[in-house]
Amino acid sequence: MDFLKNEDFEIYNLIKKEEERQNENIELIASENFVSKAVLEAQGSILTNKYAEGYPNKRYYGGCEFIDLIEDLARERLKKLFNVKYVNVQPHSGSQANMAAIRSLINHNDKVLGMALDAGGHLTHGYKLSFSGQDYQSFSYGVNIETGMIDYNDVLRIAKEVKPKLIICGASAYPREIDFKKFKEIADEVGAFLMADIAHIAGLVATNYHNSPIPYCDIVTSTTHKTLRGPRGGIIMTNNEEIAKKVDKTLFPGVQGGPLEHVIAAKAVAFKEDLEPSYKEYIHQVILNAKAMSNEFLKLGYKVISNGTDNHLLLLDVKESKGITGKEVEDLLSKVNITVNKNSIPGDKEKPMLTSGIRLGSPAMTTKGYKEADFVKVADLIDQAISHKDDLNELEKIKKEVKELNDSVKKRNE
Ligand code: DSN
Repeated sequence: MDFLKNEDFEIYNLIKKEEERQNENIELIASENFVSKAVLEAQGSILTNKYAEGYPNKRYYGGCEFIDLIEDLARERLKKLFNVKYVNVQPHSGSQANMAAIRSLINHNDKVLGMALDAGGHLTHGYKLSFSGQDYQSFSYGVNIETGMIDYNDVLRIAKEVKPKLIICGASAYPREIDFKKFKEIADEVGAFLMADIAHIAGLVATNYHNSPIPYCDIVTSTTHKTLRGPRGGIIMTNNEEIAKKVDKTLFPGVQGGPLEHVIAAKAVAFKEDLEPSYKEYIHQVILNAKAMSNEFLKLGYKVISNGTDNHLLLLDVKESKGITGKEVEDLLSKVNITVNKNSIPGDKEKPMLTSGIRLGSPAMTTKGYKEADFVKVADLIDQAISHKDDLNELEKIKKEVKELNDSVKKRNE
């Protein structure tokens, strides 16, 4: 980064500091990951200079001959990854992918039924402060408070009452496998379109560790930077040609302007990586690691929502387990260089800025080479920090142990 260093030392310096933070911390945010150097190079490339409104071979600008080939490669690789017929790789983010997907299926003011935010859903699945809760009449289903799991009979009951035009499944904080076939049966029973947002579990779906929504849904959306380990961005997929045409028009010019072709190139690089056998091994390890961490917390006496996990994340009820809020735990752990996020849990009585829970994910540290025993150690360190939350000396010792663990994994992988 010599050019940046000379030209803008302030930004250079802050990037270096963030790099250091990412290297030193144990990153457990379930929606984050570390991309490869190849993905970074593609995203940081001269492709950012090019305007390419439109789609390959149908652009509003000249000079798109190489851009077209790049976007086509991204599309073909994505189709192969999810075994799907039509894709759009241009969404700048998951939220914009969802906006275009919903707009392609239903009209303003139609009824949408999505998973409630406090049950693990996403803002764009109908939350009142999002376009999805403002442009549409939005309704929600939750999870069974006792089991922490989706109760499909209850979803059906609500769907029959609401009669939505669209049902959205998929979540941001749900630790169990989602039964997309059951959602399709519910959607069919009430005559609704079905959309799945697999932003969190996309990597598990692509590698067949989780059932795929593609055969059951009218549209499937995802981000590319979570378990897929690509650049920040979104994608839209469908097997229906008519819907695919609508999606393309709705995204551009309906929602977005010029696509970020440097990001699309980086998406293509990530999809190539995701098609490699080593990626399947990585996702397997992600699942084993989340299970190991979850089992350790259960052993330590914590309330783990749904009593475990099938995927890459788990939710801890720290309020019931230890009498402190998710925000307090998030702040406390940042003092020992462990990064987590506070998270509402099903039936949470705390405000969203405080919460009763924290969400922990394994994708990022699995990329760094962490195995099951390392994640057991991480759970122990989190428990020790919570148990000694007011003891600065102990917290200092725990911070040192975090560094030792990180250094030992780095050494092992050299
Ligand atoms: N904010 C993302 C997450 O952390 O799950 C979802 O958009």
